[in-house]
Amino acid sequence: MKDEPSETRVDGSRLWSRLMELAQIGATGVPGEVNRQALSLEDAEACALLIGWATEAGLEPAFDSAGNLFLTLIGNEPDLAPLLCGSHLDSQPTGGRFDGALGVLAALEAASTLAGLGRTRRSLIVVAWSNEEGSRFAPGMTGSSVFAGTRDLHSIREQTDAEGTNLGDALDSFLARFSAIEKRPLGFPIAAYLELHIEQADQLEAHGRVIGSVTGIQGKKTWEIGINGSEAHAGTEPMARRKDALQAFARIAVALQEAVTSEAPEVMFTIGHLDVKPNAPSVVPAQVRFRMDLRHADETTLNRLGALVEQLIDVNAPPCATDIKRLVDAPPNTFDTDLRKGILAAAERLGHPAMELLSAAGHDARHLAKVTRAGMIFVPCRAGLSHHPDEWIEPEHAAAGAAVLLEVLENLLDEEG
Ligand code: HGY
Ligand code: MN
Ligand code: MN
Repeated sequence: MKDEPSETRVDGSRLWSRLMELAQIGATGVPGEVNRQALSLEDAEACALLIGWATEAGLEPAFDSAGNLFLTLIGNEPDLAPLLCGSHLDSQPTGGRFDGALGVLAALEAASTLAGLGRTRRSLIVVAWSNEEGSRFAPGMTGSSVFAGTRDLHSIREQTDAEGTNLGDALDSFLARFSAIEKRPLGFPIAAYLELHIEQADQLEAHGRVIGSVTGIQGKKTWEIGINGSEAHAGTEPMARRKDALQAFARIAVALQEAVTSEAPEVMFTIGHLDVKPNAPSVVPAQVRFRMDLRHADETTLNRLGALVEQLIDVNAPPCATDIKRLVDAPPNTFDTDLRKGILAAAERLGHPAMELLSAAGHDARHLAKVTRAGMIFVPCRAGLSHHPDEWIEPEHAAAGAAVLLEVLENLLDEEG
């Protein structure tokens, strides 16, 4: 199976045309922009498209009760723990064509190539994780975290979207569309997990490299916070008597930004979601709800900053009250050293300049790394732009990433044990 390099065996043009076809599902009309929310009709259409391609290649589809889609290339020794390889199909509301999609379609490309070369020893399972992005149902990574046992299905089913739909109901209607597809139990032993992803930053581009062997993912904390004041007439309520939730939010937002960036300049701090009630121009705002995203590569610094932001919220909120809900508390992780070396060796064998780097963005692999050997491969992303319609990768880099993925998978598929 290994006589010719993986490069010549993956079908780069098939991969690219499938990326472009998938990008039509959820296309908003803004050039390059995709809005494919978790468990939406678009998400279901994307899964259906993937199932069609996979069954053509002889892979067997199945869903689990968290909405994860598995496409299995059955090996000669199906009792051996399988390899798992994939990413996610959901996108941010103004997302691009490659975030998540590349990892799923490259995994399908590798499996389809292997299917055409004869049976593998272990089974290879392509996976599309449910709700990685968390833009509709926060926090994200519900599919991979439930698979890995780091969250339970019951609690994620209670998450609600902006319209008040809970994830459980959306999941039931989503899965009902695939009633003919096999259902498999939640979680199963795997021999290793691999994920190809666009870098979503500009290190590879800046260093002229094509392949990134990811050392780990920086730590991340997210919160949902409510600031609770009281509405009043904008023309009559004396300023000194107001409990203006939006003014309190403004004080908090400025104080936190200044504090975290002066404490740790390489911190990533974002307030990306904001709701104001009643959001009427002549009413003093009664409530603000917002979500906060804090990231850092060093665990001690991240914990220190996390405590600082909660303290500053308490200091700046009065005379309003607050409610603080911690959503994600994920320390930095490191990926399997042998897989990292295997990715670099495969890149070298295939003649692609490579480097090791940390992932600033979060990925499902964070959860898989808690239950198995996990590794990630990056390809360059133009100007580091992602979660944006102008997200772009070169077709030859997509093919190179898929070829390296195939090479690493083949080594794992044949390994003993
Ligand atoms: O938030 C993240 O880092 C991921 O792209 N969802
Ligand atoms: Mn992603
Ligand atoms: Mn993303």
